[in-house]
Amino acid sequence: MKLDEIRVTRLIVASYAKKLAEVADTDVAIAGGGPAGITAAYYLVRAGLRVAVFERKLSIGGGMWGGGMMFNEIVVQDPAKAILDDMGVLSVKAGKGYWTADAVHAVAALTYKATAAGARFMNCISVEDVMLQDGRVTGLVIQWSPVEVSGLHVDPLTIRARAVVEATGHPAEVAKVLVNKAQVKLNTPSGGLEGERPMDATRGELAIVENTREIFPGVYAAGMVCNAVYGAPRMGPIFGGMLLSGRKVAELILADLGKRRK
Ligand code: 48F
Repeated sequence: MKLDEIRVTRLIVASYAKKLAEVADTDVAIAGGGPAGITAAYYLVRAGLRVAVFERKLSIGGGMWGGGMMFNEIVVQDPAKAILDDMGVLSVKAGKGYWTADAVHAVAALTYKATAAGARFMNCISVEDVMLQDGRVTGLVIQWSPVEVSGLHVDPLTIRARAVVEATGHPAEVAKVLVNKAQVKLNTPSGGLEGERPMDATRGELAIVENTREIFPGVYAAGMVCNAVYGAPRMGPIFGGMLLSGRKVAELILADLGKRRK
């Protein structure tokens, strides 16, 4: 078969344009494709919602690839084992209550499950702002990451979503846009970001699930962001909380969107 290079170009442009046009108006837009964002995407699409994940980097997976200090193994505790199984991540029992998994396999399995279920992953795209209307976030403002990195003066594009998931990890970028740029009050004791606290895995892992909630009308926190927003400890390379938080945010959004439809 003789291949036509121009046909290849046109196929890529046409199928990407179709994908981008579809994600421009979606049920749930997720900022950040780390373990929490991927897990949220999976449970949301599985429930029938349209989901788009915007990830700054070329690769999906956030902080999971490197395990702990680049030892590419992750640890997951018992309560999150069901999510590993649900998402096809092979794990090894490592004594009472602990499981280990190869970090590269874990990212690949999570990503496979979410994409195969129908979640749209838009990599190399950074979320730089939110769309805020009548006191509610109604979408995200997105930009090519290379434009962001190079500092080119190029206007972004906007996408609309019925719910936004803030899953940008430690830097809590969407929450910062709300506090610093929109100057609105978050659903926190001070109304601002309480800030992440030093290492305490037990408290950090419990807090992350508890702190998975709507931080501002239309914006739900998932993953490490939750502890950065509500002032709770970090927990290092134990990933159960990220998975549990991703699943919980999906359940919250499903319940809330169900209520808003009625
Ligand atoms: O950092 P990340 O993995 O967050 P997470 O899902 O999981 C945290 C753990 O990896 C680890 C931990 C476990 O103890 O603490 O850190 O909560 O994934 C966040 C993703 O968001 C992307 C970033 O590149 C990463 O892949 N990201 C951050 N800011 C933006 C963004 C942005 N403004 N736009 C798009 N993507």
